[in-house]
Amino acid sequence: MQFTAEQIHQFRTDGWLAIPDFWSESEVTAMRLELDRLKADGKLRNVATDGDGKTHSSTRFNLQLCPMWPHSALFQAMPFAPKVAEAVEQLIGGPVVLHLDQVFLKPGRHGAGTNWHQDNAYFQIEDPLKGTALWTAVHAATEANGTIRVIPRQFAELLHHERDPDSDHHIRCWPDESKAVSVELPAGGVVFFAYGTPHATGANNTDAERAGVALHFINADQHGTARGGFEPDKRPILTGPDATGGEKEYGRKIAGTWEYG
Ligand SMILES: O=C(O)CCC(=O)C(=O)O
Repeated sequence: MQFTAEQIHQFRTDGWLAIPDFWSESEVTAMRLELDRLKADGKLRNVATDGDGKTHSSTRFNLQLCPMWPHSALFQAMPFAPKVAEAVEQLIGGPVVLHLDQVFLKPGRHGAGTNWHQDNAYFQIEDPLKGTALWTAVHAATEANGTIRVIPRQFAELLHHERDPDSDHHIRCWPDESKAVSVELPAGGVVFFAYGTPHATGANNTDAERAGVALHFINADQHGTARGGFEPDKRPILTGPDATGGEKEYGRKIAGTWEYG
């Protein structure tokens, strides 16, 4: 996994970078099967509300599981896929630390978006380019099914955020949407976006469900001050001399398990 100088430049200048063929077909199939299992087990929770930030909607569904790793060996292993840390380290520098994992699933016709926000409004790292999301399109993500939108070149300034009335716990901001880029991706495609980059997803107006899995990473030099995410001793160090393949944080070696299914 080697980015070109132009790709790294795009991330550092625009605050985001899309890679349409990051995960293989079999990796995507495994993610979908595991999401089906988590859904059937009732692990995903509707966080969409009826405009008051409290009353859960019975018509619009933004199904979230955060964190994923305690519920799924597969999603616990996903950030340990070697290409993940290789890619992230080129964008934010190393050592790379896993900060958070989560999924948002939008059922067909009734799927609700996640309003505009900057992850750094939650995480508050000093340098908003030293943290990135890796957002995976588990199903093809299109404008019709509410794919992710980003605002380029807007990462340096933290915008004003308020409680999001359409969610039971999120906050939101109001960037200039005329500058938004809609990132359409095939299944298995990803977008990296810096912690400072405003982003949002939309309603799913198609018949088929759409899910996005978001992994969040920080450079180890932001680890001491980064808020939110996993408890500091449960944030796996993925690269560098202190990386133990998950042994230190989870009590068993996770590295190597993604490749062997
Ligand atoms: O997939 C979504 O609806 C939102 C994802 C997101 O906002 C995030 O991962 O920070």
